[in-house]
Amino acid sequence: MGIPFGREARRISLLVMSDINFRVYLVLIFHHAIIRAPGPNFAEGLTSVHLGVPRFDLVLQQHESYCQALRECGLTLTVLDADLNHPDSTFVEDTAVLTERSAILMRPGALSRAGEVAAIRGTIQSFFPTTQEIVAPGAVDGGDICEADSHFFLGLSQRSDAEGLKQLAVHLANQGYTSSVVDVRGIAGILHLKSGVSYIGDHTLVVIEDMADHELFRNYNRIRVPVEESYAANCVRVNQRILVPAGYPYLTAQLAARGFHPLTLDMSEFQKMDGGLSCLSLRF
Ligand code: CIR
Repeated sequence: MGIPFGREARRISLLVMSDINFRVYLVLIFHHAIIRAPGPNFAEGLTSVHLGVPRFDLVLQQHESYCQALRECGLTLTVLDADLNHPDSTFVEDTAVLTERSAILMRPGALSRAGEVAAIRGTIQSFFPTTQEIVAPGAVDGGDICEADSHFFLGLSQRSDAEGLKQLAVHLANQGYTSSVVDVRGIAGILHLKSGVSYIGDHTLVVIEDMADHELFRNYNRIRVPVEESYAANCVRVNQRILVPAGYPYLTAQLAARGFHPLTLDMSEFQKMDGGLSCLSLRF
């Protein structure tokens, strides 16, 4: 089992883990998450899928279960009020990239989401005295950024452009991180990089078939997600658990078989608005 250790100056600490083969690895330990309540105009947000209109009572119910799951994983939540000016603002992950060393504020690629960063800036700065930010003309959504220990995969997508990713790479390099760009623009059904790939610790990626053989992923253990379970590729490691959307038995079984501890959550109403599990929180 793990031995937690931390440094007061850091917001994120590490857990030393070993598996049944006694391989030792480090896992980021989160203590907090920032969440934003969905507003009654949630269904007016952007979507590219045709899964119907979200039912607001279910949206609230699923959001509450998500919050509860994070608490069960040991996190303290800062829950922000709904922001009626920005129907997509419950997808807080797109507004920032939080590292062990600082917070980098994003500049979302969709015009309707531009004001979301200003609305969350004060909250992030209350936890992270040092912040950097992506500036015009660059654009980056946090959903395109996949952290894998000290390396970051940066998704070039419909929302995140080359200029924004270049700025982000510099900020990350200044903090001692490496990064590489993954172009997801040609991959069908992918809004963001993390719609198709998640890093779950232990040098393991959960990745859709269409991206599983990407050369940048070759040196990782890969859990390949079949096409019919693609939505579940967006899953999140939170301390000892892996949060996974409910209704994807193959991936859930694969995770369990490899010694991970899945915790399933109903995400149907967020999926209708192109939202994955990771985008509902900023974890640190
Ligand atoms: C959007 O299109 O921006 C929102 N409706 C969904 C954003 C989901 N964000 C994410 O997966 N990181």
